[in-house]
Amino acid sequence: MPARRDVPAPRTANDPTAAGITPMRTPRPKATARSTVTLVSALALAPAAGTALPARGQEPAAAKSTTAAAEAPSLFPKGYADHAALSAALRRAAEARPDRVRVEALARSAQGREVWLVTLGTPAPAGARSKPAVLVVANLEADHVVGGQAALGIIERLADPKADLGWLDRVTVYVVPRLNPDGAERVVAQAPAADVRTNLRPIDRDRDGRSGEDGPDDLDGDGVVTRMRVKDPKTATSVVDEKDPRILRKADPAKGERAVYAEEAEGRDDDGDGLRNEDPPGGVNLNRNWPHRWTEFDREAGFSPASEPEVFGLIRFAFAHPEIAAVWSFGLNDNLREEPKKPASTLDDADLPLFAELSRAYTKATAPAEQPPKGVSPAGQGTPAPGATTDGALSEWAYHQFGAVGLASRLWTTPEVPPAVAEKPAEKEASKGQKEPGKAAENKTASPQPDTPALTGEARWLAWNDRVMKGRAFVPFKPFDHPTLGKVEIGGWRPGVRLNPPAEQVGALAGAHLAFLKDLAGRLPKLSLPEAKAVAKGGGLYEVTATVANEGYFPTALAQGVRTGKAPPVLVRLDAGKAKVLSGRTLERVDALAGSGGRRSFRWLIQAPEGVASVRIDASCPRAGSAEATVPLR
Ligand SMILES: [Ca+2]
Ligand SMILES: [Ca+2]
Ligand SMILES: [Ca+2]
Repeated sequence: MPARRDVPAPRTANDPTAAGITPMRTPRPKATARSTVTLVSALALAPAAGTALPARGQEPAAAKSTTAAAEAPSLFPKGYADHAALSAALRRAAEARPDRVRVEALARSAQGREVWLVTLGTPAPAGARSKPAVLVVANLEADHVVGGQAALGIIERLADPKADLGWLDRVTVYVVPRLNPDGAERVVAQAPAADVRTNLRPIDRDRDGRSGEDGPDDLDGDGVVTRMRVKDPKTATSVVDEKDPRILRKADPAKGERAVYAEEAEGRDDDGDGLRNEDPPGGVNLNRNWPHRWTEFDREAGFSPASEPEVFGLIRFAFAHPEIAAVWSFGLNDNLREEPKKPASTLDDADLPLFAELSRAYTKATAPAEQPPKGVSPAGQGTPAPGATTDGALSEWAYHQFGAVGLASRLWTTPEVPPAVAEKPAEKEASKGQKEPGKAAENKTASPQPDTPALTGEARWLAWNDRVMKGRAFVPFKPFDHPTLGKVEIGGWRPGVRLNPPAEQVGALAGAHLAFLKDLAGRLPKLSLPEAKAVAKGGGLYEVTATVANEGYFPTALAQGVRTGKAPPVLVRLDAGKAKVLSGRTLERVDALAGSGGRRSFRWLIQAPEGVASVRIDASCPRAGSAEATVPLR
């Protein structure tokens, strides 16, 4: 079947995209603009501190150094690192602190990019047991680039020679800053700008023998794949909102409203099969490919659980590292902002209170330092991202299957929106000769007006676009002559701008999330031996007793960890040397020691020959560290 991009296909009522079914938001990869890659990486690699990449700077203050930056925030993806810039930044971090930062490739993507794994912390001395660890995984969804950028910010802060890293003596932090390098590269560095969530591994969605032959297009050539409004009474479902014509809302026939518009991704029938955008560049959403509640019959979830090399590589790594006690994903899901509660929560009853407390700690650690000024709508809380699901998500797998503390953070939701400034009457403006908006704001007639009622949803985002981003985040709808549909309108949100904040805000997000990471690390289970002694009973007989305790906040194994059999137990060993153990087992196993001082005592009776001066007791658990004691016999 020949592809007929230039020949209009017959209009058909069977067109699934016209019916409002937009199968994917991914674009065709026709213009993988390598030149853009070079440009962005050149920007990102610019040596001047904090100029080109303020988000990667060590101090959030770098972004405030110019008033221009404060007045006009960067528009995503400006300032975000592409693969080359990310790789270079990780190399620099490893060179700055070779004693604390190690970088290696965890897996290789379908397009051949490395999935980097960064190990933070002092390497365990040879022969020593491992320390408990936290695994942070970011940028699973291609378009959640803020996750990768914030993870990089955390790594850079920990690689700072001035950073206080005492807390890293007791824990290891593993960070995968960008699990999805192929998808993220498409979003950050390639043209035209388009919404992509997957890893772009080819899939033939319409089963015509070719993959990715008809995705959305940049029809009007403005460099952005946006949305199309089509006036078609056969397929229309929406009307223009009376308050703001940029918003489409569902027509309400009960109120006598007649639908006017259908909306779909900007595009045409590239292969002449009569359907528009029916086979976009494929790929799998790497936050839906994990083997827990994996979605069947959904190509975006992959052909099987862990089918993707990035996901499989990380699962293999996790099972090779039983010391990983907590897994924290930066992605579209969030289980920290909202305190988990039954019946919605799927956490075990015994584990739930721990996660609830963690949620409160997260809120505290990430709360803005200053309350927003009067009239400013504070940043949104816990609004789920469109299309986000916990089915097959990493954080769910980490808890339910891997048996670890599984956490998820979205980092940035809806931003703060300052109040509208009332327009001044034109004649007053002229008579006083005040032209600068800054002075106008001081005028009584131009005082900030809080929004009543408070802005929500699309209206709030549009207010942010108008008042903060100076209209740069939203492309106004403009008429366009479509090859097969006739007159349409093209416009809408620029890809990624509602998931990723201006780059200069990422530094503050990284700082706040590093604060919580430290808090979380301090809560990991921690074994101790508060008591270990031997009492002589005469004739070379000794009663040896020991108490093993968990000084950490979390139990050595969650209830779910015990259920799955994946959380390693605490092993308590008595090394009696040449002494004979008369009662008690030399290896004891404890499935779980409760947190906050949970303890278990052990007793042995031994017969020690002349000259044996001591025995050794040792407690260890990969997720809780180890403790040992030499007990003198006297
Ligand atoms: Ca196809
Ligand atoms: Ca366009
Ligand atoms: Ca087609």
